[in-house]
Amino acid sequence: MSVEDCRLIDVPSFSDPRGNLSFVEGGGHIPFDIARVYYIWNIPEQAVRGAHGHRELQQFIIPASGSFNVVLDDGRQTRTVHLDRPDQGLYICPMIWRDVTQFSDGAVCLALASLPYDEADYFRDYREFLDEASRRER
Ligand code: T46
Repeated sequence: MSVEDCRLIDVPSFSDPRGNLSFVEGGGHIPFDIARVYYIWNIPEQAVRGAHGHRELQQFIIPASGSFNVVLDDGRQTRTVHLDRPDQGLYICPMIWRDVTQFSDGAVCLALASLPYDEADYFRDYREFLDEASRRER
C-alpha cells in the first residue's frame, strides 16, 4: 500500500434549481462496503485531526462543507491532498498515516469507513506504524 493507492473519486451529483445532491454507494462508487459513517465538525482552524494510521480500515473522506488538507504518509513518501469539493472525496487505503489540517471556517469532514470503530485497528504511535509498514514491504 502506498500514497499512490489513495485517490480522488468524483461523487455522482445532481444539480437543479433547488440545489445539489450527491450520493455514494458502497462497493460501487468506492471500493468497499460502508460499515460506518462519522463526521467531524465545529473544528478550530488550527486543529490537527488524525495523526494516526490504520491496519485494515479503508476510508472515503468528503469535505461536506468547507475545505481541509489530508497529509498522507506510507512510511516512504508523503503526499498532501487539498479537499474542497463536496462532489469529490479521497479514498484512503490501509497502512497510511494521515494528518488532517488547515480546516476552513465551518468545515465538515464526512468519513465513510469500511469497518466498525475498533481502537485495535489504530496505530497511534508513528514508530510502530513505520515498523509495521517496513515489515509488510519485506
Ligand atoms: C481518521 C480521521 C480522519 C468513536 O467512538 N467512534 C468512531 O467511529 C470514531 C471515528 C471515533 N470515536 C471516538 C474515539 C475517540 O475517543 O471519538 C474520539 C475521537 O476520535 P479520534 O481521535 O480518532 O478522531 P480523529 O478526528 O483524530 O480521527 C478520525 C478517525 O478516528 C480516523 O480514522 O482517519 O478521523
